[in-house]
Amino acid sequence: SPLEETSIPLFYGWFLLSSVQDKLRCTALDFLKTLDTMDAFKKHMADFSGKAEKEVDLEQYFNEKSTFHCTTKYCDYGRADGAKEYAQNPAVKKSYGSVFELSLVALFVTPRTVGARVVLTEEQLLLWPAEEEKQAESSSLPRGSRAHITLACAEGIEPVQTGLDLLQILALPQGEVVEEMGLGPLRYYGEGRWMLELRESIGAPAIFSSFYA
Ligand code: ACK
Repeated sequence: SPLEETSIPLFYGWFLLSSVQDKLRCTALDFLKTLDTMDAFKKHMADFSGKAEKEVDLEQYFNEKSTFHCTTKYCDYGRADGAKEYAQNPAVKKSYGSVFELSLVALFVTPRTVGARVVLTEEQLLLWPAEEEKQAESSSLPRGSRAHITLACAEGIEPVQTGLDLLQILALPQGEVVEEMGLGPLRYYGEGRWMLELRESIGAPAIFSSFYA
């Protein structure tokens, strides 16, 4: 029935509490501003601008996303594969509305997206979908590798891209450290892909819930 169909959300995930959301927004903005001024970044500017000489203002280049969250299962109101099974999973029902602490271990930037990498605990992995969407290149990565928070996207880029960008980076050999930043080492992975490993992970309280647009 139509009523049953609408009871499955667009997606499930952990939604950051507003206090940590503001903090993360500032951290991400500082990161972009610093990256923009670094010689190492300028050297690879063409990855973003398409032209070697052209400067890029990263703050202008990216559009910030609202309601920071870490998607567990994209359900598309029940149309996505495994959506109904996920919604009926006892672990999902039991945890719905509970607060968890997410561990943010890195920030990453590509010409398409800006994100934070989340490393999930065993308990949190119980809420990770059984059938994770796999990309060929990431097939050997551990479950939950895609866990992330989309912070911003370039013009015309959908947020689903952030998780794909993260999997791509994780599947590559570890990039060289190009600079020790205040928050930790910054690595370059080629083709405009940068990752800042946080020396101290950010603990982010978040409510497991769902989103209906
Ligand atoms: O930034 P995200 O994780 O990427 O959060 C949004 C959210 O669902 C609402 O669009 C994510 N999303 C969209 N499509 C998919 C998909 N096919 N697989 C996994 N996550 C998706 C998007």
